[in-house]
Amino acid sequence: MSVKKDLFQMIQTFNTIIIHRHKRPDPDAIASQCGLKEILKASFPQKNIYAVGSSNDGLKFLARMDEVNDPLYQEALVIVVDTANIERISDERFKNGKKLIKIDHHPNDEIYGDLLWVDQAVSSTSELIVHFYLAFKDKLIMTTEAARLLYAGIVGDTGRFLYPATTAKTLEIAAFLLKFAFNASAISQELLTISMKVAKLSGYVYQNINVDENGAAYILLSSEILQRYDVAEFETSSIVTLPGMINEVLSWVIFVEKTKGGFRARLRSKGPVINKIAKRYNGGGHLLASGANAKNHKEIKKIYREIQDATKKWRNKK
Ligand SMILES: [Mn+2]
Repeated sequence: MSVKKDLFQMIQTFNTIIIHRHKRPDPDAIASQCGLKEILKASFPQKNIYAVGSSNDGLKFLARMDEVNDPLYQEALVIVVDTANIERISDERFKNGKKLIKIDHHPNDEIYGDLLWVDQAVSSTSELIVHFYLAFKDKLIMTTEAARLLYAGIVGDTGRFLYPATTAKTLEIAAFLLKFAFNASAISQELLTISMKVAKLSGYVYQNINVDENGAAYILLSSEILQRYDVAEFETSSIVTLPGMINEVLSWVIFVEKTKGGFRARLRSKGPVINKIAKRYNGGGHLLASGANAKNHKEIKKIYREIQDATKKWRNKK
């Protein structure tokens, strides 16, 4: 309770609050950021509350970012949500505020800020924001728009309540949010929908994925393949979960060639822990869902080899 209390007190003290989150935002990043903004705007109408950062065209149905002039930071409280590392924070001006708060559910890899509230056991940062609201529900106001956003964030980060981080509490909170008058089914539909070209790329992934005898899988999406399907690197996020649908696949990594050179690696698992591997290759994340980087084909082989080893060990223990 005391961290939440400190957080509430700090919010009360400031008239300008600017909320940041990570680069290449996913639904939980935007939803926790803008959900918090909506709650604070409704609860403290006299305060100036902003949400900033690079946008993601595919998530415009959730929220749009605010333009904030540099001088506003001088007297501002900056809150960063859903971002484990400083390097991943979108909009460098987060440093220019008077005080800095970190709210997150990733492993606490990098300790930053004057106040940290990190809970790895929680499904999403959006869920954390609702925990915060519930702790001060006499003083805070939940709006329909905030509920819509936070619900979307939870749906996004839990894969529609599929992943193990989904707890009874997560469902209680989802049920609480559903009492507000927004179209929940439209949100799930929107988050699920893909374009025709991504659908065709999905076909390529299923046709060409490599799976070893223990269920460790990988696929490489080179610039050539991305060009063939007319898909930009950032549009590949919706294919990350596809290999998990295959019964024989226990863990997988998707390598996507970056326009600036090198490869983004997206690691996922149904059991074997993969975030330690991600950390060794300039990345990190959750136990079963991480991101990393490979400099060249040699590192691609090394990362896949490590995933194969972890998967084999995990299977032998069972
Ligand atoms: Mn998240």
